[in-house]
Amino acid sequence: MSAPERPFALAGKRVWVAGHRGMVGSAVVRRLAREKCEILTVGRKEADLRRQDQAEAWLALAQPDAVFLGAATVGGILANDSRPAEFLYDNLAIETNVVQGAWKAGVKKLLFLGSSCIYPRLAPQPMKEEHLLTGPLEPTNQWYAIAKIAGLMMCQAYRRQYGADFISAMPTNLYGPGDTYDLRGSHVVPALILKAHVAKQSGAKSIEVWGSGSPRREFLHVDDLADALVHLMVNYSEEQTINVGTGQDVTIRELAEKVCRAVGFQGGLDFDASKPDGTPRKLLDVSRINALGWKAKTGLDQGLADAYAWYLAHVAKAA
Ligand code: GFB
Repeated sequence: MSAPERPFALAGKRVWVAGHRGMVGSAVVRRLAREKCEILTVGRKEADLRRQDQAEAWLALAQPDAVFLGAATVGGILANDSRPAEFLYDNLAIETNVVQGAWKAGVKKLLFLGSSCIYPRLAPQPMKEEHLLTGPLEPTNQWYAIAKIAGLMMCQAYRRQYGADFISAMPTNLYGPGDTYDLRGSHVVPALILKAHVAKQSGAKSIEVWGSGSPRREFLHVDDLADALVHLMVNYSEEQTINVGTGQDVTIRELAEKVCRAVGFQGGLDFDASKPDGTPRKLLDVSRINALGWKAKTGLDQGLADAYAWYLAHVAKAA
């Protein structure tokens, strides 16, 4: 393996965005359009990345110089809690095949995407990268968390043993264009946008909010994440994983109130205590990525307005 190129110039490079149809992958494709690189994508029909033979065949054919590994099986708290085998198998298989395949194909740089749920349920807040594996995980998403911890450590292992310039980033809760709008499987932001929109259309008096409303969450607009990932791909080449977030959090109740304002729904909030709250708080310490010269730009109110506009243009109209 040749010495890492620093900074890693994207111009003229072949860059594969694995998971390009997802919310994160499509945001990375949008952001890379500003770079003078060749963007490579492949659909699940041509290459099911859970199959080692198909992942390696694609990599041998595509010969990318760089890989953004955003392909994953993702979902909100209920999807994680009710589909543990899928979340563990799919995500372990995808990351194992793509990291090993990228190394075999001589990929110069790979960025693996994890999630803030890798940290212990009761980690000190804000959560630093060093808090990894210092306590028990949140039960509702421990399966996804274990898979993402394994992926992060694969990048570290391939760097140590083979000198592979493979890095990883741990984003906080994400939202924005390309999100999944499904009442049961979605994360909280799209779920509440959908509920508030339908309630507004139907004249309902209130919307249902899961849990107590008291957990705190940090929300990063996916276009900010994409910009951070390109920044790390170009400027960062160390073993340490890097948190990506805004450094600010809100309660779920405050979020629901913001979503209702963004949607223009004036009804009330009904909290359903039978649904899980999950981790009480998941605020990331973002001092490392800030020190690397990147900061989130999109405030939550502006981001929610942008997400609702995307929903109206791409989901509500289709429905
Ligand atoms: O976004 P979310 O599903 O995932 O839930 P997590 C965040 C909080 O919002 C929880 C509450 O306390 C939910 O109870 N909530 C309120 C709702 N109403 C709703 C609703 O209608 N739908 C949903 N989904 N939540 C995820 C992990 O945890 O964080 C993933 O499960 C991933 O694996 C992601 O790591 C970043 O933030 O609790």
